[in-house]
Amino acid sequence: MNKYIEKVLNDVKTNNYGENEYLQAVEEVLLTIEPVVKKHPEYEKIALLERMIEPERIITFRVPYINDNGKAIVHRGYRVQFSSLIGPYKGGLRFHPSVNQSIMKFLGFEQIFKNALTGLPIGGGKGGSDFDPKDKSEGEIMRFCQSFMTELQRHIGKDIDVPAGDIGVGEREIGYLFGQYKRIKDVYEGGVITGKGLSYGGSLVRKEATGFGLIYFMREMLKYNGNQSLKGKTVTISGAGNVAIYACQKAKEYGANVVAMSDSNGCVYDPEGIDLALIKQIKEQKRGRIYEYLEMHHKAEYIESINEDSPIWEIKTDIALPCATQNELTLNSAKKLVENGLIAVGEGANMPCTKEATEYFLSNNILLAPAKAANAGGVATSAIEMSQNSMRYYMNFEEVDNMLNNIMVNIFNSCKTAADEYNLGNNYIAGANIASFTKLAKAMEAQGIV
Ligand code: NDP
Ligand code: 2IT
Repeated sequence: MNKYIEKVLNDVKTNNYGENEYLQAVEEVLLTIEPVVKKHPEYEKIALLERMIEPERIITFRVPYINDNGKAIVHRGYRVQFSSLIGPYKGGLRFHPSVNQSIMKFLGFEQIFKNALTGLPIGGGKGGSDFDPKDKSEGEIMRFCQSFMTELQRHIGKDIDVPAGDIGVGEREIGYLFGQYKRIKDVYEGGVITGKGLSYGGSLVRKEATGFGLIYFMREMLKYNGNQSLKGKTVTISGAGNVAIYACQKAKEYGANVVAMSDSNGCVYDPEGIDLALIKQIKEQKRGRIYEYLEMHHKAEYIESINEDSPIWEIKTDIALPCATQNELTLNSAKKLVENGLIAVGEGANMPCTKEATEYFLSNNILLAPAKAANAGGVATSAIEMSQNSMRYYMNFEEVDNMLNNIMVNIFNSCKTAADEYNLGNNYIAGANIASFTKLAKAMEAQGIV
């Protein structure tokens, strides 16, 4: 291994002890960019890698609110402002009980590279809280969001840091957050947050963008590898949230047969094809559980999750789209998928495959669309939302969708070109990391030691 990379890897492990998700994300990037670092011995003197993996700033704060029983509850809020190298910090907010500093840092780190791949001027950041929105009343959600923004507003702005949604933060939460920002700052600053409702400055296609973008990337990857397409392919999609739902919609539009979706309790398997209208009703309207699907489709099967190997990956499929959360697809699951004839994996979630699962897929010649590239459509459309807020002019659905499609085609081409340049075959993980790292390294060299 390159000595400089080896030293940085050792130091990052010592300095971030126990932050396993963060270390996993950093290690993947550092190991795949080795051929570029070898070509640039000057990086060591300017501590380029050390600066790239150290967040510019981490803000943690207290988020108190009163629940419906009149009891005060305290949560911890985070905003990791990782890199402003090529634009204002940009990235989502996650509300989930598992949120901790390691998860925030891994997501912020990934976001820098993802955002660079979009070709748009956005830096990288991430935030959130260990608050669990499940089973909370409307009032509790609103009070929590207002309390969260009461602190966060000091640190954000349309040219400073622009949050958006992620797990547990959708249009409803973004509305409450934006309302509180506006109230405290006494200004309509549309571009301070993205994923807004259409009635007050949101962009068409933002809701659909991550899922649609994932399928646009998959379409390109299949086309360039044996001229394949989604038509007639069997697809399984983990999760039943924002990313999963719109990936399902576009995959169906392209003629794929989506046979399974899931939530954290289990998965539904419907060999006749998932009834997406029903999934939307259960998840978007009722905020219910996926097993409710069986009330309308008696022939479908529900399989409960009992351990870390999600049952959805036991189902035979051509294409697997993990769209729920990090490390949700294990080595055991990868082996099962490959045994069942898998062709491709598209990472809708951030870092959904464990390190071992990823290695297994690559060594078995499975096409893998890496998260940083394949799910970049969401943040790219957020940047398009920011542009529209600045222009005070809104584009129609088709215009934004065309822009998203072009961006995803360009991202695939960047991954492919970088992989070709370094003789890495169809290893698009390395391609994505090299393409974005090269751009970021140039920007870093140009801006001096900061
Ligand atoms: P949502 O909150 O809309 O949906 C999340 C889905 O994943 C739910 O079905 C949820 O099930 C499931 N899930 C969450 N955590 C776990 C867990 N620990 N184990 C099993 N299942 C889980 O989130 P999104 O769809 O927005 O996000 C999904 C993934 O996509 C995340 O990794 C996110 O970072 C990534 N992403 C999102 C983007 C966006 O624009 N929203 C953009 C790019 C990436 P349950 O309801 O049971 O918790
Ligand atoms: O992981 C992600 O890219 C997101 N959650 C979307 C971020 C954004 O700013 O739209």
